[in-house]
Amino acid sequence: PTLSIRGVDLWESWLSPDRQGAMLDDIRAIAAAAPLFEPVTPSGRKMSVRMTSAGRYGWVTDRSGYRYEERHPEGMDWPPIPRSILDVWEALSGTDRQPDCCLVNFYPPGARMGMHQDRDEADFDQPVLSISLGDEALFRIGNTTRGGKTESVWLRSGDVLRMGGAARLVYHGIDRVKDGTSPLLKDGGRINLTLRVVT
Ligand code: MD3
Ligand code: FE
Repeated sequence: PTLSIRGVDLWESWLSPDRQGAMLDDIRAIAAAAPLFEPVTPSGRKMSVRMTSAGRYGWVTDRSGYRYEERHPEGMDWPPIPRSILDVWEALSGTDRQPDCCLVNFYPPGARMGMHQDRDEADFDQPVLSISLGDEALFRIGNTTRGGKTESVWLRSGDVLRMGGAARLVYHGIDRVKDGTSPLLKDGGRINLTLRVVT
């Protein structure tokens, strides 16, 4: 990694612009097969990100709660995880297991994600890998319990993060996305891909 903070490893500019463009084409194909939807939290608040998934499982949230599902809310199967994305997992995850969920988060300009833990998976010994595309985002990392001191780092298009070991259960979020900081998405915004072993 080019940077490690609180056990989270960051590889800056790991994906070349060509590979980012190829991955973007693959993400558009995912969204064509399994449309982005507007997630609602269990408390009934609309999230500002739009989501879909690839892989055996997709992560969904609605009034019934947060969970993994084998189908999109509209009923279709999730498309397979593209090779361009699996290549990143195989290079950087450090595990023999394959990911069974690739969550696609689209941040329109102005979207954010509040501090939370990722704890809907069965095995916290398996790492989580996150790929950033598009506009720069201010990522905040805290502790394994809510509150306390936090640290922030800007994530840029082509960066890859790995959360393993003790870092797997830290609170984290996206405070803001900075408009016009990447040429990758014509209409601006940011895409984050999060790869996980669910079962
Ligand atoms: C630290 N996504 O989808 S990526 C999420 O940019 C999520 O869309 C944010 O948090 C995003 O759950 C942050 C960085 C990230 C992803 C997963 C983590 C950091 C993490 C899991 C454990 C610890
Ligand atoms: Fe998360």
